[in-house]
Amino acid sequence: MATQFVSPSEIRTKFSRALSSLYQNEVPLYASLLKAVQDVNDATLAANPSLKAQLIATDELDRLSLERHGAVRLGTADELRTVGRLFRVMSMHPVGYYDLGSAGVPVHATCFRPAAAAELSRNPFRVFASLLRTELISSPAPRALSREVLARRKIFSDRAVRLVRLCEEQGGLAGAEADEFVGEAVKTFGWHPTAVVTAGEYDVLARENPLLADVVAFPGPHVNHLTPRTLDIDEVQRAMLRARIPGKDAIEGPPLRKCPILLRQTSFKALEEGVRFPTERTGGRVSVDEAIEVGGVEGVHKARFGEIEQRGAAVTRKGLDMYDGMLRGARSRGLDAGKKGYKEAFATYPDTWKELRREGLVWCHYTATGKKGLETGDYEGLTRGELEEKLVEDGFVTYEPLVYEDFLPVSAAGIFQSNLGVKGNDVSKEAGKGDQEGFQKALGDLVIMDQMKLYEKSQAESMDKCLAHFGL
Ligand code: OOG
Ligand code: NI
Repeated sequence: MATQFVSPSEIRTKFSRALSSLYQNEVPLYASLLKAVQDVNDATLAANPSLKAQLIATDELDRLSLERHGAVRLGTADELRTVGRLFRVMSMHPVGYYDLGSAGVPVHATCFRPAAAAELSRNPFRVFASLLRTELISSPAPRALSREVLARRKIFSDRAVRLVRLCEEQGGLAGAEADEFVGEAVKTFGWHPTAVVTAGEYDVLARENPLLADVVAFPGPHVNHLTPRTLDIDEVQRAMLRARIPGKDAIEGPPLRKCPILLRQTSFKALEEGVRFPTERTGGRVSVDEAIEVGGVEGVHKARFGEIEQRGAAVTRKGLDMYDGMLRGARSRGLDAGKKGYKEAFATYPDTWKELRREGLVWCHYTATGKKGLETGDYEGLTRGELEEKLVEDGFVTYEPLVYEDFLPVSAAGIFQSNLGVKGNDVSKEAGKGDQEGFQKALGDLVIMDQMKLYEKSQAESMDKCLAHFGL
């Protein structure tokens, strides 16, 4: 009898749940945030029966308050490559390249996420994974220290690596293997209260750039936040204040609109956590499999927080360029999110679905409406674009925007900066360029996918189905 493998989406769901309970245990304030989000979502649904019906119809109600993303920061190419293989077990693939160097944060990143529409609808959980670029650290001492420490650490348990390999060899994982994999994978991202460098070395790293201390000083890449989905982020922002959760001052991303686009985010600020620093740097290979027994001194580290997101429509390249242009305009006038005048900076961005679609600013999912009586003769000789327009205009096809599944580099950079206290000018001049080639090389044979191509494919497939339905 052939082995029954657990589906990647099921493993992904188990993984995201296990990571959530780990994080709630490690960062209790995060559990309070989840509760606040749940309360706001419940109230929003109670006030909005049609929204509730829509979520039931699309099978989303049960999963509403589940995490939508997390983030980890990696130290070496090897770590990135192995993390990539680990996520592939759950059908999470590298999508998009994010250069944060130009914003003064010495990392570049990708998003590991499901790529196919069917996988996304089963569970869209994704992880923003950044890789430290030590070449952007201008001071020789912290740069050398970082490289030396990172070269020796081993962030995956031996069992985790064996299970990844087993999955690659057999093409999947069976029940008990999948459960064990989830346990071992989650361990990779847990918190280690004992640093691998001395308090003095920690200071050398942190003075150069707090991000260095966060990535280098510990035995593993602790998850630095998780992010549930909310139906009303403006209300959660107020609820955080009421619950005395130390929230950020403003919601990042596009201002509040009638037609939400892209991604809006807010968070509570990183908390201080106790750390034990060894009196000598931990000798030999640093491994997560070895319990590290040290004397040493107590200290604190501040990096881990909780975030909330509300996702809107996926915009096309044209839509993204328009958004970026308006954002640049606002920021060049000192208007960051939350400042008076920020909202107005986006005032000319169309805000009806009809305009957004017709001007090619958003990606859509098309479905046949059920209207009868289409005469194929009326549609002869039209180009694909004209066909789409006419089908919508004649009421045979309807559309809804595709959800934006990715990240925003400016918001991401802001998240690093506000939680770590990274200043904009801490990295060398080389940073402005980005290094997608280098990042791809680090990933090895896992190829970075282009998010625009994924949205385009998803839209095209939905229209293909409509055309086939009408025999066009
Ligand atoms: C990741 C920041 C990116 C987001 O929501 O934009 C991110 C990090 O701070 O490591 O998670
Ligand atoms: Ni985030």
